[in-house]
Amino acid sequence: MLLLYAFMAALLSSAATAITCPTSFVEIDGACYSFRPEIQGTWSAARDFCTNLTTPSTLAMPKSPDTHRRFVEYIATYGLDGSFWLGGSDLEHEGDWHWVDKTRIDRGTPFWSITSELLGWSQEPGGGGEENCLALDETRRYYLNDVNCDLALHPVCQMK
Ligand SMILES: [Ca+2]
Repeated sequence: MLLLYAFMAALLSSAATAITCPTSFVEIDGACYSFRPEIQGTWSAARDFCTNLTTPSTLAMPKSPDTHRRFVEYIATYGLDGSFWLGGSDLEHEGDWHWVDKTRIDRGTPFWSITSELLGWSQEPGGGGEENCLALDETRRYYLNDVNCDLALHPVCQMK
């Protein structure tokens, strides 16, 4: 049984690393992502930027803690500056956070930033109707934060 498990694990990991991503994309956890620090715009402009790439893409959806951590490692490794837009929002229903593929965004730790306020610690998302778009926030050490959709941040695209 243990051998079978090891075999399956090897098979899965080799399948995950077999992906070849197109130019300007990088493979992280079996998917292809493109970090674009040279592009800056609103959340909807960033979403359109990804949609209009020659490689069909959406804004990135790093759904697992491992993928989130590898995003942060990538940003640190390449010394990228600034905050990045991710493919998530609560634009359709206030407080109801979804990825752009309509799946629900996990709340709480280890994804969302905590912040120290007058009455103690609180956790994002905390912007209510003013902050409806999902950012990988540089000022929060690249934890998730809900921010104003009109901020000028950089897109991270994910190949479809
Ligand atoms: Ca916020």
